[in-house]
Amino acid sequence: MASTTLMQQLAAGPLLMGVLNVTPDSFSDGGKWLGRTAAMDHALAMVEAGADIIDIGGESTRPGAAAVSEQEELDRILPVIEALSAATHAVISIDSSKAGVMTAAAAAGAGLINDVYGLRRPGALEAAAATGLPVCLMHMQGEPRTMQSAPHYEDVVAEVESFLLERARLAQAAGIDRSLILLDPGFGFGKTLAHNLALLRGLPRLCGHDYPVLAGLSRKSMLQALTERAVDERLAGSLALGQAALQGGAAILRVHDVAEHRDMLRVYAALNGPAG
Ligand code: PT1
Repeated sequence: MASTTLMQQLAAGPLLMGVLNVTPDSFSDGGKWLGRTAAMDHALAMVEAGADIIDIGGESTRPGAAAVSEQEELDRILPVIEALSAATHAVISIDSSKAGVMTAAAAAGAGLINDVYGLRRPGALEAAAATGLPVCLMHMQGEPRTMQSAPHYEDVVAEVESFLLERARLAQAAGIDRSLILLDPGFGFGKTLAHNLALLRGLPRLCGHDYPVLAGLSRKSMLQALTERAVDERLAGSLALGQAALQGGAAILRVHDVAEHRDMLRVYAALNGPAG
């Protein structure tokens, strides 16, 4: 079973999740992998480069992105999930917050549900539970279209932590086994640079609850603020943030540049213990 595999793989050391956007408007590669063949080629290249998980998204959640209909999302992702699950043993993750998409993606071969809304949208808790798959619960303040307008926290680490623990509690109440739950602070989702840095520094605290933690930092605009680099020039910054996340206890890094992060993980593992 894919879920057993993923959770067992996690026990062996940090994993890499490669990003596959099947969208016309994603922030770093919008429109590039829209066709099924292009999407498959890119996914298989990421597996070859060392991705353990491929995260397929049919709706951009970058700051300012507009929502898409369920049918549009299904049309984009289902052919890719079907083709990919026949072509690789890598875990296929579905990046969606819609109940209907979760259900259909699981039937098509997905092995992980990655929800930036933390299963808050209608029917999502029940739909995710019914799949029996592992779930990644992410924190977001607001919604993608407006989340960067004026994010505010009294204590960002404490608030993100208590939100995620409450979502994990509700997920278990809905029938999702504790061992199938991952948490994610949601870097860049309703957060200023200061909030993102506080969360990265506070990662050990978030990792202290015996849930694997996923970190998505790759190419995000916090690197615009820190390095003034355009989105396709943020590899060095992404590697530095990724290594900081590993040091803070992250179990999965969600990245665009898989080969480079695999090298970083190998170096990190040689210095810090097994796997990589
Ligand atoms: C993430 C994530 C995700 N990020 C999980 N799923 C995105 N679990 C999509 C910017 O500041 O971190 N964790 N799915 C992409 N979203 C963003 C957010 C892209 C912010 C860019 C920015 O530039």
